[in-house]
Amino acid sequence: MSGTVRFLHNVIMESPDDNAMMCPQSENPEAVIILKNNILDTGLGPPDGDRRSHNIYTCPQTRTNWFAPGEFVETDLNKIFVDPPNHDYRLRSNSPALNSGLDVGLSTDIVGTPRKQGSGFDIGAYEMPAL
Ligand SMILES: [Ca+2]
Repeated sequence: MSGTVRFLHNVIMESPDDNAMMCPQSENPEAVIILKNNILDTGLGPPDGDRRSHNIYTCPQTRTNWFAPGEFVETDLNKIFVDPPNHDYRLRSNSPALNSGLDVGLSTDIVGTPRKQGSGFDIGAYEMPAL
């Protein structure tokens, strides 16, 4: 793999072995992999310069010493999403993903809601409309 691959504002859940996003840079030395503002049911590798930041990990095994800026773990999906058992990955009104993201140059969310709303960019696929 070569070139630049950007994973921005995604929600990737139900990874059977917590390896949904395993794409080691060492195995793809010519690729530039950008990973920002995602909510991931996966582990993570060591920080990679400014290519990775502002992701939320949902695996309890996540190695916190490998966090990039703005990254954290929240293993309780019900604290993040409206209804995760029924695959509703809109953000709860008190979700830690709210206003915790970075401006990565995307002007709308997955359903066309303008980004940003409120005091900052939301992590994940949905931007919660400001009241
Ligand atoms: Ca927001």
